[in-house]
Amino acid sequence: MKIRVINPNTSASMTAKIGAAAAAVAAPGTVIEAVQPSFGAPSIEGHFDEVWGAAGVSEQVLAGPDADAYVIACFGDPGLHSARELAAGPVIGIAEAAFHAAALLATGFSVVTTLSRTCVIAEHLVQQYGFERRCKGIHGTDIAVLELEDPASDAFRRILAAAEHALVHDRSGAIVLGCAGMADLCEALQQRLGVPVIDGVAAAVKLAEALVGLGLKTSKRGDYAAPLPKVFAGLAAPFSPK
Ligand code: 2AL
Repeated sequence: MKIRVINPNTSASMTAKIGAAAAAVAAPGTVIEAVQPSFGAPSIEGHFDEVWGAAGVSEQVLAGPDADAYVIACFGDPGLHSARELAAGPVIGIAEAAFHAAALLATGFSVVTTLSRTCVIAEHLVQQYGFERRCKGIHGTDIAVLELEDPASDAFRRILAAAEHALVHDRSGAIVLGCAGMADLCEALQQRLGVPVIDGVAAAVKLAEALVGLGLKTSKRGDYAAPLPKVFAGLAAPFSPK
C-alpha cells in the first residue's frame, strides 16, 4: 500500500525527518511518500500559519490521488476535515493518532509541545476529539519548530525536562510529543522517561496501515462527501472543486 505523508510546512529537512520516521515503522509492503506543499509557512506555530498549512494539505491530497491513505504530519492536524472530503482513503492527523495511541497505553497522558502559544491549538484538538478526560496537561517548551532542525540546539534536554515535570505534575502515565519535528527524539526520550512516548507520525502510519488492511475508507456520507462543484475566486481558483 502507499501512504502519502504530508508535512504541511515547507521545510524540506523536516519533510525528510518525517519521511524517515514513517519509513522506520512502516510494514515491508508499505511505500511511504513524504511530501510538502509548494507554498505556505516554513513552520506551523499559530492559527495564521495553520490556514496556509491546511490549504497546502489540500494541494498535496489532490496531487496524490493514488495513495491508499494520507497522514497529516503536523500536530495541529491542519486541513484534516477538508482532506477527508477530498480523499477516498483514510486521512489520519498525527495529533488524533497520538491521542488514541496514548489512551490505549495509559489512563492519562500529557502533551509536550513547542511554543506555549500552540498549547491552545492542542487543547482545542483534545476537546474536538473528545479526549478531555484522558489528557491531563499540555506543556509548552518555548522551543521553536525550526530549532528542532538544529542539531546544536538543546531541544532534547528541554523536552526531557518538560516531560519529567509533566509526568509528576499531571500524574500521567504517557507522553505525547506535540510536534512532528520531535519524531527523531522519541526513542531516546522513552528510554530516559521509562513511560510510553508517542510520536504521532509513527502512530498515524501504523493506524493508516491498520485501516487500509481492514479494507476501510473515509465515509462519503454526510460532511465527508466530496466538496460541491463551484468556481473559487482569485488565489483559490486552481482549487475549484469539479
Ligand atoms: C508543529 C508540527 O508538528 N509541525 C509544525 O510545523 N508545527 N507543531 C507545533 N506544535 O508546533
